[in-house]
Amino acid sequence: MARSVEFLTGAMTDSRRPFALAIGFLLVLMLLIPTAVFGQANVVGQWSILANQSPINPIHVALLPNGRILLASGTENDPTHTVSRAAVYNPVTGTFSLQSIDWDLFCNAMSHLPDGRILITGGTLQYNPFLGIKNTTIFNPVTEEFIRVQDMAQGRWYPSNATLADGRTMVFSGISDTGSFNNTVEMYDVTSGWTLPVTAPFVPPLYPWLHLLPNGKIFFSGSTPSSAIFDPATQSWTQNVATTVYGQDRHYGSSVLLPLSPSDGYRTRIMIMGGNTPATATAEMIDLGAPAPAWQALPPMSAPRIEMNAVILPTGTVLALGGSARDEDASTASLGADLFDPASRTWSPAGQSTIARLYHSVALLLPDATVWVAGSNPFQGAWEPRMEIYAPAYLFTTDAGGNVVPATRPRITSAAARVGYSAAFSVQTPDAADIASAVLVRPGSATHAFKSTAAACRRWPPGSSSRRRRTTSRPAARSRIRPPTSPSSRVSR
Ligand SMILES: [Cu+2]
Repeated sequence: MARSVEFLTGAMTDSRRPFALAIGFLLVLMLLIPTAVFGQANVVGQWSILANQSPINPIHVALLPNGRILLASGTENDPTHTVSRAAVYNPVTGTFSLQSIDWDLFCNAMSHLPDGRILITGGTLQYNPFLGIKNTTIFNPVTEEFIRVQDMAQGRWYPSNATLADGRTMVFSGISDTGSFNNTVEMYDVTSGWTLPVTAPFVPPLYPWLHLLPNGKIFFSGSTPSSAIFDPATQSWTQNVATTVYGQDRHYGSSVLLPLSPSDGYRTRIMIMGGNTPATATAEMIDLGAPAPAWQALPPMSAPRIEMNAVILPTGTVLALGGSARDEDASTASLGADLFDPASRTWSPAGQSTIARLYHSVALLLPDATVWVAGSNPFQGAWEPRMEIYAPAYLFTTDAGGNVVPATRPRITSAAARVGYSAAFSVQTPDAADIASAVLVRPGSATHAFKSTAAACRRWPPGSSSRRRRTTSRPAARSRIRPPTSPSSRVSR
């Protein structure tokens, strides 16, 4: 008999529109998994190479609300290419649908709009030296069509997008269509278009790391040593908010907003790791809930990583993978993956890939709670078509004989098609009695070692059987904690 588990999302206090909350979030129900006794997969997870390969260079990827993956590669970092390409990958069937686009999306930024479509800013106007295009592109995951909407004021090559609490999207940085550095911020609204550009009082790196905070502001965590905060309400920056312990540019390292939880009042912590060449293995965290927030050193990863990826898993841990000690040098590839537990502030081994993942490699958490890993493009025109799946340790258990076996997955028989802020919603599952916790995970969008809509998870406290209503401890600013996004329902099993 199917029973339901109910959840209550936070109150929406500051949005201009009543966005439906994240149906596109991946709802991941975690089973109580027995403690591992033997074996490796149930301790470090399992890496496997997929039989099928990517038909295009997967430089810019986004998980779609329907569980498929958008690859918006443009001319694929190959100046001989005359066709700009994109593809949609279905990880369930292993099939790709390819198409070409009339403008070059290579070197864009991608993020999710509140309605589940993908907002793509910029791209390439010219190679070597590179210039950026002004184009704003929207991809509809239902029709799989790209449309061009209002241009930005200037071109952007290597910008970053960040979803704002009110559903708008901010874009920052990039090389313009004239070759100048575009250090303006513009904000996009699906109904009214772009705001006028506002120049920042500093020159950011390309592909800056931007994270939405629960107070509605945007934290800029690098890759430069000096952190800053942008207030969309006043369109102003506060500079020199903190300085990293590492003190050098962490270019092509990574940055994540750690999972926000109602149990600690959505305490906001940002973690940065890796980057630079020769690369660093160091990692740092800043706790914005501290009286005087400052970057603090964490234990290092097992290997230095430039061109790495960092993926937040539904358990709240951070998977750090790929990269190398020297940039674009496969002989120094860091093949072992690491798993960081923010609760204990420790790293543990997460298995070993056999494929060097360097420049332009990507990784995304999928709805089935595995991690898809693809790409690597250290030189123009040469790239890695093999794709991998990393199955984390939580997908395995041991049988009565002590053998490592796949764990039984919780089944979702139905779930709400739309969820609003401060509204209870139910997920039907025959496994409710065995479910320890649930998380909503925002779909990721990855490029150049960073996820511009980094997956912020929100965990409900453990314990549950049927008809249990989960309540949040504080009723504040929910769209900032979980920025609006929508899409069709897609939940994991
Ligand atoms: Cu690039």
